[in-house]
Amino acid sequence: MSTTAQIGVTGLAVMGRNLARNFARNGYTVALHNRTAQRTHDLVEQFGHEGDFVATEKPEDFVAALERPRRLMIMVKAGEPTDAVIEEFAPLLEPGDMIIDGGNAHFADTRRRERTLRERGIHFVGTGISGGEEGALHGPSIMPGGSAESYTSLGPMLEKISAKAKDGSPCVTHVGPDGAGHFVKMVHNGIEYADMQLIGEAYQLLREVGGCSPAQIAEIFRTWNTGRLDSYLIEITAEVLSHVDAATGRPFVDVVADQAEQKGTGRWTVQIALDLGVPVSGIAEAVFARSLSGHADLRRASRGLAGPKASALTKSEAAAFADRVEQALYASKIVSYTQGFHEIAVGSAEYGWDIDLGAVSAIWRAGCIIRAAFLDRIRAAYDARPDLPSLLSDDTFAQEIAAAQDDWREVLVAATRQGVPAPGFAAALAYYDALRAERLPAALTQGQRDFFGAHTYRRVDREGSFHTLWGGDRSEVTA
Ligand code: NBP
Repeated sequence: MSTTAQIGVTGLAVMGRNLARNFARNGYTVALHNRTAQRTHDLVEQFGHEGDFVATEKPEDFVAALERPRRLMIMVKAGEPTDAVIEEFAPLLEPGDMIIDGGNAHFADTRRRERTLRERGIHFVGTGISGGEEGALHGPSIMPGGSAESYTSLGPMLEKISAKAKDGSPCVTHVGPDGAGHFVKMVHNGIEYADMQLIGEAYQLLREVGGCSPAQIAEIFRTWNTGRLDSYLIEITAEVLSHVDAATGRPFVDVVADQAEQKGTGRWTVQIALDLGVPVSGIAEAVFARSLSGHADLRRASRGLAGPKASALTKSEAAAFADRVEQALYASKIVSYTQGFHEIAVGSAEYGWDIDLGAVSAIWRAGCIIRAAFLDRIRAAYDARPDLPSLLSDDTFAQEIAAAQDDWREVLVAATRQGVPAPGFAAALAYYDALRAERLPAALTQGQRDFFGAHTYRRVDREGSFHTLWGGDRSEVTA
């Protein structure tokens, strides 16, 4: 076996196969391995002409085919399979070699694996990859963690196979040490959930309040896609809404069961945000909305509950309503990205990753599911002020929200009046209003906590912690 391959990919289901082809199409020799050898042979048979592949069956042969330091990429199902594959290959590697996990691993698992392998001198590069199977083949957005040393060796290859932004820059950056890449990929997916939920709410409002058909809404989305909402998700929404079911002749969206599924990264984003104390209410509403949709029995049992008396909009009101929904969608989108970037900033501080938020927004501009013109603007905001406390502190975004807010509020009034749920829009607006509030009812919460549990409180006019003797003469004591 000649040691000629610059990279090896084990796990050749849809993602691994396409990434292997992407490396080969970019001129790299790629060693191939899969638990079930048939997948390896199928790849070579179907796509062998695309580049140089070294097909292997035994782990020893796979490792022997790799040039040193070895770059071994794992593309298997996240969780136990990843640990099983690491255990299989790590004993065959040498100090300085790299294991790259491109699966959707939980960042805490990545931290654990990185620590264990570091002790054996092996670089473990937990790498978030977004873009689905098309992205894997034609250029994904890539979020590698791991050591800076491993990026020196691996980075140029990832840059070559990654998506390129409009200005030509590759959509990959060394996000930070150990689990930073998978953490950022997790938040990317959380933001993706929020984006999809907000788009879903816009669709539902246009349909039920605006009285538009799916085909008309598809046209509205197409128009929006030429403006500031220009993004992959808006683009595919128009495609899905204009699609007609061949079997029934009905709009496709009307024949699909309305129960959204999830694989877990959105839920992780919220779970970790709870642990870190970061309010990602928009992302949480998106995860909950998917859960609610799946409770078919509960929904059936609740269908008879009373709703408001709805009155339809006139034609001219409906046209104006579409413009308002665009404002609400855009403003809510700014809020979900604000929340997502806040989670990354807090995670980065907690784990000592020193993540460059501007660089993260730059690598999401192409290749990934949330790619959007909008991300250029986020990058510009962080470039102008790397210590920006929040995207809402950026003058441009603040001005845009200020201009959108009346319509945003009107849309929520209409939604509430007509009984159409819009939890993403509402959560985003509540977050915005809470942040700008002079006083929050948290003061009352602190009073209650002190009353029933002597939890103490701080005062606005003096330093220190205090307790009121609620059961006594209600005098205040220093805690
Ligand atoms: P799957 O997640 O469906 O995993 C299938 C692969 O895992 C096959 O190669 C299978 O081998 C292998 N595998 C399993 Br399952 N258990 C194994 C074990 N114990 N030992 C060795 N190999 C094992 O593949 P995928 O959809 O291509 O995704 C790969 C990774 O990329 C996942 O972590 C996924 O979350 C992530 N990802 C997916 C997407 C996407 O759009 N699909 C996007 C971004 C990231 P076999 O052939 O022998 O059964």
